[in-house]
Amino acid sequence: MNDHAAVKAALRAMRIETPSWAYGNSGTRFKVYAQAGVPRDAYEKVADAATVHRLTGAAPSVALHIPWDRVDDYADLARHAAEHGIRLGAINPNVFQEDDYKLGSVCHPDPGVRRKAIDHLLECVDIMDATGSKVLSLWFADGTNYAGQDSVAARQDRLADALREVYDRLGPDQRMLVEYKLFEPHFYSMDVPDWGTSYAHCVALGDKAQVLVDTGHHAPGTNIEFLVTVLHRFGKLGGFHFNSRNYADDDLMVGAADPFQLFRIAHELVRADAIRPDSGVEYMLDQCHNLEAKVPALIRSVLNVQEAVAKALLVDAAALSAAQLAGDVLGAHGVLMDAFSTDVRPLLAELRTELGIDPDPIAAYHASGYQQQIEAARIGGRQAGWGA
Ligand code: PSV
Ligand code: MN
Ligand code: MN
Repeated sequence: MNDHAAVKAALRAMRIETPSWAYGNSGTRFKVYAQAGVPRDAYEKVADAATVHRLTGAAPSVALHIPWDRVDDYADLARHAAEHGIRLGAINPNVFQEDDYKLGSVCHPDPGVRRKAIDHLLECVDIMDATGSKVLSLWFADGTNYAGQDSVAARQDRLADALREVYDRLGPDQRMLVEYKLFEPHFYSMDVPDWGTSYAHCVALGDKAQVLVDTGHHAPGTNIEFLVTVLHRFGKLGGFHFNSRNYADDDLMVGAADPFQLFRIAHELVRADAIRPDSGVEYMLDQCHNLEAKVPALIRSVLNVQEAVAKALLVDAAALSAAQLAGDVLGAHGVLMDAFSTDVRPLLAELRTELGIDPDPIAAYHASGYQQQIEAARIGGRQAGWGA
């Protein structure tokens, strides 16, 4: 797509969801660093997410993690979000932070613990009903640390049974996305370690179950754009948790460690016409900002995604296809690299001016006084959880 108007129209429509937990304090397993001005509750996280949207024009929803964002009245929280110009997005249940879940949640050998975990997942569907959220975003910390610790096969059966019960509770316009993770917290086996396992469960469940790709959850060197393409081809790409990883699941800002990988993923998504808001592919961030201020880090992350997608939209598809069909290896690669090497910042600045927002959202944030305001107003902000 070389027509700049069409590129801008595609970017104007694209939506990126920010995670509530990225606004709270976070750290590593060694230390959580407290920052001034972090939100004290879900309402303040929503206010911060709305600020990111106001300055970028591209982040109109915020994902919640329950119970980190537990409130008395979810419909009221949804109203609060609407008043701030955003909405509540994916609901992320948390079945990994209680002693009961030491040996797993929905895969735990004890049926009582499994019941407790499934009940929490069902409660999260109730919350979706109250908030109008369409996506249940599932991640299970289940797994084992030692060979023989539990039956891998039995755990898969328990997982399938739990997913089925929750799937059957979903409303007609609600979906479940099943996230996988190669490692951590368990180091011998994870019960959903890879996209193949997630895919197989989602196929067995039906159309309302799809795979969630967290870019930080793979082995080093994994060709993520390949698996994204395959999942989309089979209708099972439900969405992303974008972040950067350097060594493990360190969840740094998306596009920070490897902007070229993000571009390669974006290229496959553009090629598949999957960046439209109605494409069925959800674009979400899953990050923590341990050292840097959170709101500007999330703004920067949104900009990084937009830049990668803008470059992907600039790929000359006709020239690429011609070179590919001619077997012109270097020519085809060159077409891709030309787009990647394009400075898209002026185009994005132009788009923001057309949207009536500041062409430089980070500078606008620093000029807005928001950081000083939240630092003065919010004393005793919360820990987000265990990081992201
Ligand atoms: C787990 O590493 C994960 O990526 C899951 O998406 C969790 O919900 C999130 O991080 C927050 O801990
Ligand atoms: Mn994730
Ligand atoms: Mn993660």
